[in-house]
Amino acid sequence: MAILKSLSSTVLLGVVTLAAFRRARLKPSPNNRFSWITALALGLLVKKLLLGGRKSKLIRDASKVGIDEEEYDYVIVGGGTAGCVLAARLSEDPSVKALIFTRIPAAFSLLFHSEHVWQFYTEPQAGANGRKKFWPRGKMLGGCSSINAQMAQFGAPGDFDRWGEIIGDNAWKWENFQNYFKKFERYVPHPDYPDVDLSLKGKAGPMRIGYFSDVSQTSKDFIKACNGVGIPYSPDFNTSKGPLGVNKIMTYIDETRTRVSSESAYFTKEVLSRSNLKVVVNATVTKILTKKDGDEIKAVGVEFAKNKDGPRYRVKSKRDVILSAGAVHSPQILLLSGIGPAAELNKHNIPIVHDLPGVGDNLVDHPVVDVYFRNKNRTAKFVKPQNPLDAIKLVGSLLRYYFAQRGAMATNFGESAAFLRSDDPKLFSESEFPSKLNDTTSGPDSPDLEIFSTPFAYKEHGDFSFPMDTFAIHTVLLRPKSKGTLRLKSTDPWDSPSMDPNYLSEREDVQKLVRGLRLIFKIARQEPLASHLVHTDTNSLLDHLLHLKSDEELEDVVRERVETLYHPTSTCRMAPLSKGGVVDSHLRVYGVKGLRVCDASVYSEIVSGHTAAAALATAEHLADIIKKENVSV
Ligand SMILES: Cc1cc2nc3c(=O)[nH]c(=O)nc-3n(C[C@H](O)[C@H](O)[C@H](O)COP(=O)(O)OP(=O)(O)OC[C@H]3O[C@@H](n4cnc5c(N)ncnc54)[C@H](O)[C@@H]3O)c2cc1C
Ligand SMILES: *[C@@H]1O[C@H](CO)[C@@H](O)[C@H](O)[C@H]1NC(C)=O
Ligand SMILES: *[C@@H]1O[C@H](CO)[C@@H](O)[C@H](O)[C@H]1NC(C)=O
Ligand SMILES: *[C@@H]1O[C@H](CO)[C@@H](O)[C@H](O)[C@H]1NC(C)=O
Ligand SMILES: CC(=O)N[C@H]1CO[C@H](CO)[C@@H](O)[C@@H]1O
Repeated sequence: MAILKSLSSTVLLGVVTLAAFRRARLKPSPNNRFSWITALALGLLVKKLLLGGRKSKLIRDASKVGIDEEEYDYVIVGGGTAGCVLAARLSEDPSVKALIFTRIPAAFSLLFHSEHVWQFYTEPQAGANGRKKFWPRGKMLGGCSSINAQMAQFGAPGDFDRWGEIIGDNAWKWENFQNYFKKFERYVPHPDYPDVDLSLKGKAGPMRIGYFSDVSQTSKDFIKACNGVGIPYSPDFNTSKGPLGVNKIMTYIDETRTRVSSESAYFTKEVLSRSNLKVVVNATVTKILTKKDGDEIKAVGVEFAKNKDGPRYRVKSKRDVILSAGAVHSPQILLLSGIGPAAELNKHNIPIVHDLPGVGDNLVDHPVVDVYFRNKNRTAKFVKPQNPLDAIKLVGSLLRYYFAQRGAMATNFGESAAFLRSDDPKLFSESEFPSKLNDTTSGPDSPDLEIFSTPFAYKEHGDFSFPMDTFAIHTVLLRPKSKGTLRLKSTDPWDSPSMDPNYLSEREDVQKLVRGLRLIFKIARQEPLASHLVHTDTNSLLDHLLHLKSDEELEDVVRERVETLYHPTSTCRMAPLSKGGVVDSHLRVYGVKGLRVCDASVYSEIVSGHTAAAALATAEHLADIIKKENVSV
């Protein structure tokens, strides 16, 4: 009986997942006769991911914490990448009472187009042929670290030296700040990668990192092809030498092939059972409560609600409200609370609590351009079975993941990556690329371009429906000059804000991406990668003829295809007030006592790599800053 019940709930979960896949155009079509098996396998997988235990300590009914305007030392807004770190670290001190809010509990991350992910779109992008671009953000615990591509790369040492320079505090410079990367990291060695220098890696942190994802043969040969065109092999992108070079990318995947998010790593059973920490899910913070006392403005708590039309509740903060709602929502919440540029607040009739011009400025994101090739061999297209054989393979890989946690499901899509400079004369000879482009890197050992491979092609963030076997190579601009803004569309906290990264408004950005494309064409024709790809295929869905285009034509291709790499940052920048900063070097909001921001929105400049690690390290750093403050009072 129990078995039957479990089986039926498993199939039900599977059917629901299938329906979600279908809505997201990630078909397997439920109309085909293999779908019941697929449903069973998906059900098993979703069950494992959703019901992984540990979840009973979460407070699901927000009204349970707001009733008497309870008081906490720290109220953290957003249980995302940075927020989970802060909550876990601050509650290590039993005398500190902390509360953290997030919108929903942990959720199954393959559901990219699901209700667990905000499906935002940018404003129309003039530099990208007027298109609005899809901007997903994770709502769940772990935030974007629960839906991201798990690529564990930290940026370049020069990035953090720039942060330290901009804010005038050596604690943020690489020399010192690197300790916080070590603090969150537990590098798990892999026998195939013996040349990683273990003395440089974190060993005791909560986030397991290593070379444990599976990589397709094509991506392995991509690395050799990169070597062939002059990009050196890098045993470890994260050393003081900087990330320049090519390798398989390390991932937030542990040795049992399981995703590591900041929630899974930091919200352990032990942490969740602390009586001084409350984790509230399914609650939306609608504004920060402030009090004016003479000339002083102080944050004193937050207002929150279960849903748009429901009652509003309040809690009080004794020391700090810490915004960790991410680069999109942290500035939105500040603006909704009357903290931001006066003109913007007036436009929406929001009473001005504090005129702070920098809020929502400096929005920077990494633009990416995809290039599609046909792969000679069958590739793992597990999300779209087209025939009985594929369906069986799909089920096989799901079951394999479920029982052995390996196989095609253990790929993280972004498999191999190269970090390089658009002014490297070995890659871009002066005769072929005569124009001199401005150097926007963070130092001589820092990159401004990344080129990475995925085992198959996709369009528009989840459409895998290419009718042939594919391989894709992508170029990312890591240090764009183009900057945009985050503003309000309305005063409704449930509305998305207006997001305008202003992609490619600087022509130099386009020119650098064209260099990235030229390099991709070279890599794709270099052995041993070349013989994987069918360069004679002229199908218009593919790019085997793209290299014949002129630079001007390629600029159009860049503008037509640009998409986000999901890395918006710097909307509440750590910088001097006179330079448009929002927070100081201790992440305190200028002009408002008891209010801090800690997430990707504070990056003084975008890092020249993947953005999750710096959010984790920033939160580790702030936790230490706060602990020191508490000792000295
Ligand atoms: C699809 C995708 C793939 C990515 N791939 C990678 C990758 O491979 N490697 C990498 O390094 N980086 C990757 N990134 C980027 C990286 O994940 C983010 O830069 C990083 O996680 C941001 O962390 P954060 O703490 O700033 O915000 P988030 O992790 O987004 O956390 C914000 C949290 O705040 C909560 N929140 C927001 N508003 C409210 C409110 N009003 N009330 C209550 N809670 C609220 C949200 O629910 C969320 O939990 C990816 C991002 C995405 C979206
Ligand atoms: C969240 O709250 C809403 C409204 O109270 C409720 O309908 C919904 O089921 C809750 N969701 C979760 C995941 O608890
Ligand atoms: C591609 O398929 C052929 C024929 O099945 C096989 O011999 C070859 O090893 C495969 N190559 C790769 C890289 O998988
Ligand atoms: C380099 O930057 C300067 C100042 O922003 C600008 O005037 C110049 O046009 C840029 N050079 C190129 C090649 O775009
Ligand atoms: C997280 C991590 O591995 N950080 C290391 C990167 O490399 C530098 C020095 O090369 C180390 O000091 C960091 O700890």
